[in-house]
Amino acid sequence: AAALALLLPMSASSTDTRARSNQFWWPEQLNLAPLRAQDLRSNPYGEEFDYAEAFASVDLKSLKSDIEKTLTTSQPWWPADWGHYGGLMIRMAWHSAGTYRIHDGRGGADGGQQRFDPLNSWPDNVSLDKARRLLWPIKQKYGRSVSWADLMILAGNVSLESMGFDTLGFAGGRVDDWEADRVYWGAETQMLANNQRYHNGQLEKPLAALQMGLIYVNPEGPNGNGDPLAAAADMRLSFGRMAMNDEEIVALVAGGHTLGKAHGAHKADCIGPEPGATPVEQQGLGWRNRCGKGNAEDTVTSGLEGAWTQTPTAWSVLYLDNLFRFDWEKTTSPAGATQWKPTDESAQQLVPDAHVDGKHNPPVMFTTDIALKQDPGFRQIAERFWKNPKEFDLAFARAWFKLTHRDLGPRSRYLGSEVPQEVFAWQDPVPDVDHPLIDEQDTAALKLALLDAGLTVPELVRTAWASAASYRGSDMRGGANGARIRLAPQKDWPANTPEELTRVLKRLAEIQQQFNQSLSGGKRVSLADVIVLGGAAAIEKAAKDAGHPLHVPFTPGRTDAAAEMTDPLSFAVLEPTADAFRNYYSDRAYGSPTEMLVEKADLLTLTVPEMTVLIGGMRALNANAGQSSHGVFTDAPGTLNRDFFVNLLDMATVWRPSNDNPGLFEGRDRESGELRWTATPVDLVFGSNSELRAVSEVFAADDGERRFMEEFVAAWTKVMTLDRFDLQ
Ligand code: HEB
Repeated sequence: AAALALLLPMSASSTDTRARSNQFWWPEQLNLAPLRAQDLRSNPYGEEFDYAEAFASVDLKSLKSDIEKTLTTSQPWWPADWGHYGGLMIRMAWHSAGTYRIHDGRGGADGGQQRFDPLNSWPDNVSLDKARRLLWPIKQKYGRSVSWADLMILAGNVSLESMGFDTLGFAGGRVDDWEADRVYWGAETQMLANNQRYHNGQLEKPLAALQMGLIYVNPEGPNGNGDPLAAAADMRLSFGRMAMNDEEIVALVAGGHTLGKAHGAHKADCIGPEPGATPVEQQGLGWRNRCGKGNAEDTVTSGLEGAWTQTPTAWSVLYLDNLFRFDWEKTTSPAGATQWKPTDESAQQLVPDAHVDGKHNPPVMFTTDIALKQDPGFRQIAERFWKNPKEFDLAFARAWFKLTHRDLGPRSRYLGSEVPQEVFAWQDPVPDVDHPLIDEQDTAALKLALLDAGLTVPELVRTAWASAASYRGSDMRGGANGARIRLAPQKDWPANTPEELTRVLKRLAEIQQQFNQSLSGGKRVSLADVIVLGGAAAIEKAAKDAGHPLHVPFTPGRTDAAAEMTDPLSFAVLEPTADAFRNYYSDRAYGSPTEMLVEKADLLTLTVPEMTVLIGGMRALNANAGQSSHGVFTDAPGTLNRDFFVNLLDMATVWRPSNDNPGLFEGRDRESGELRWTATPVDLVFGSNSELRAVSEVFAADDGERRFMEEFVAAWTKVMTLDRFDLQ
C-alpha cells in the first residue's frame, strides 16, 4: 500500500473529497474541456439574448454622464485619490484589454474576464476589485444592456475624457462570458514565479506576460532587478505580443502614467488574501488591508508608491517633462519596492498628496518608466513626444483605441454612436458590398461552372477550408471574407500547400471573371464567395458520388480586400502551425498534434461532435495538406462518407508506431499483417480517447450515416460563415 501511495500525484490527500477530473489522474490525457465550454447554457440571459439589440437601447451620452458622476463621487469605503477615480479606472480598463496576446488571440477585454478568477485574483490586478464594485450601481441600472466588458473599457474612456483627454471614441459590442475562460496562462504553480516561461531564451508561445499573475512586465524590471535597459527589452517582447510597436509602447506607458498614482504605503504583510481566497463574509473583496485606515493614504496595491506628475487628475505632458527634466535615482517605497525619485531638491515637494491636506511628495518613476529614457529607441520617440505634445496626444489616442478595441473583431461588430470614422489596418478591414449580389439561380449556375473547371473535389475543399479556417473566435480575426488567402502571407503558408493553392486560385479567379461578365443588373460575385462556393459545390458532388445527394447552404456577400489594407506582419500570427483538420503539423506548433487539434477546434468555436464529424468528413474528402493519405481510411477518397469512423473502430486492424516514420502509425490487418492504413496521432486519438471514441461510435454505427452527413454539412457551413457577422 505504501508503494501504491507514492504513485499518487503529489496533491492527492485522503481527506480531499472533491470529485477529481481524469486530468488529475492522467495528466497526459487529451483535455476536451475547452470545447465543452462552447455550450451557451451557462448564460443567465438565455441563448436567445441579443446583446447588440440590447445595447442599441442605451443612450450612450447619459450612460457616460452616469459614469462621470461616479468617478468624482468619493465613497468612504474606498476614498478616491484627489477625489477622482479616473486613474484607478484607466488601470482597470488597461488590465482588462492588456491580457490580449497575438499568438492565439486570447485574453483581452471581450468577455469581461477580469470579473472571474484567475484574473480577478492575479497579483497584478490588486484593488481592481474595488474599481468594479464602484461601477456596480451603473451596471445595476443598465442591466443586460451594458456588458461588464463594455463598461470596463468605457469607464477608462470616460476617465480620460473627464481628465481632459480627447479619445478617438468608443465601440461597444463586447459580450460577457459567464465562466472563466480556459486560457493557458502559463505552467507555473506559483504566482509571480521568476524565469519559468523561457525555453532556449525564448518566451514560451502563446504567452505574452513575463510572469504568472502579471498583465505584462514587472515594473521593477525583469524579476525585480531594477535594470531599465533589461526592462526595455521585456517591454518590447511583451507589448510586441500585444501587437504594439515601439511608438505605441512609449505612447501607452507615458500616457497611462500621466494620470493616477501607485499605492505602497505599507509593507505587503498588511494585506490579506486575494479575492479568490477570501472567506464568504468578505463577499469577494480581496486584499484587505489591516494597516492604518486600510485605504486612502494607507492603501497598498502594487507596493510602489507615488504619482508621476504634479497634476495626476489632469491630462498633460508632465510625465515626459519630469522624465527628461530631472535626473532619477533608485530608491525604495515604504513597502520596500524599487522605484526612482528625482535627485533635484526642488522636485521633492512637487506632487500634492492624494489624501493628506498640505502634504507634498516627489514625483516617481518605475524602472519600466526609466526604460523610456534609457533605451535609445524608446528615448528618441519619447523626446519627440515631449517636444511635440500634439503628436503625443494623437499617438496615445490611437494606441489606446487599438489597445481597447483590438480583440473586438471587425468593424462590423462595433456598436454605438461613438465609433470613429477612421478605418485602421489592424481592424483587418474588408470593403463594403457596393453592388447587387448573385441570386439562387446564379449560384446554381456558378456551382456548375466550378465543378466543370478541371479542379478536383479535394482541391476545392482544401482551398475553401484554408480560406475560412484561418478564423479564430478568440479575437474574431481571419476567415474567408476578404479573400486574403490570395495575399501574402497566407498564400505562402506551408499548411496551404502553396503551389496547389496558387493554381487553384488562378483558376477560380478566371471563373469568377467569366461569370461576372455573364451577369446582368450590376450583379457581381467576389473571389471570397467563389472560394467558399467551390467548397460547397465540391461537397455536394462528393456526397452525390457516395450515393447521398445533399444541399450545402451558401450565402453570398463576402468582398475581396486589397493588399494595401493587409499588414503581412499582423496576419503572420494567424498562420496555422498545425491544422488537424487537414492533418497538418509543423514543429513550430505550440502544442502536440492532438493538443493542437483541440486548440484549432476551440479557436473555430467547435463542439466535440462538430470537431469529430469534421475530421472524419475531411479525411474521406481526401483534404489533407500536401495530399498525404494519413487518416484517409476509405477506398473511395474524395467522396463524403463515414468510413473514417467505421475503419478506425474496426477490430480487424491493429495499430503500431511506424518504424520508418517516427510520429506516424501503421494499421495492419490483424491476420494477414497486410498494411491497410497510415495515421497521425490526431487520427488515432478518435479511437483511443474514451470520450472521442464515444462520439466516433455514433457515426460508425449502422444508423449513423444520416447523422454523419447532416452534421458534417452543418459543421462545415458553420466554419465557412464564422466571420459573417453581417448575417447574425
Ligand atoms: Fe501602469 C498604475 C505598472 C503600463 C496606466 N502601473 C500602475 C502601477 C503599476 C503599474 C505598478 C501602480 C498600481 C498601484 O495602484 O499601486 N504600468 C505598469 C507597468 C506597465 C504599465 C509595468 C508596462 C510597462 N499603465 C501602463 C499602461 C497604462 C497604464 C500601458 C495605460 C495606458 N498605470 C496606469 C494608470 C495607473 C497605473 C492610470 C494609476 C492607477 C491609479 O491611479 O490607481
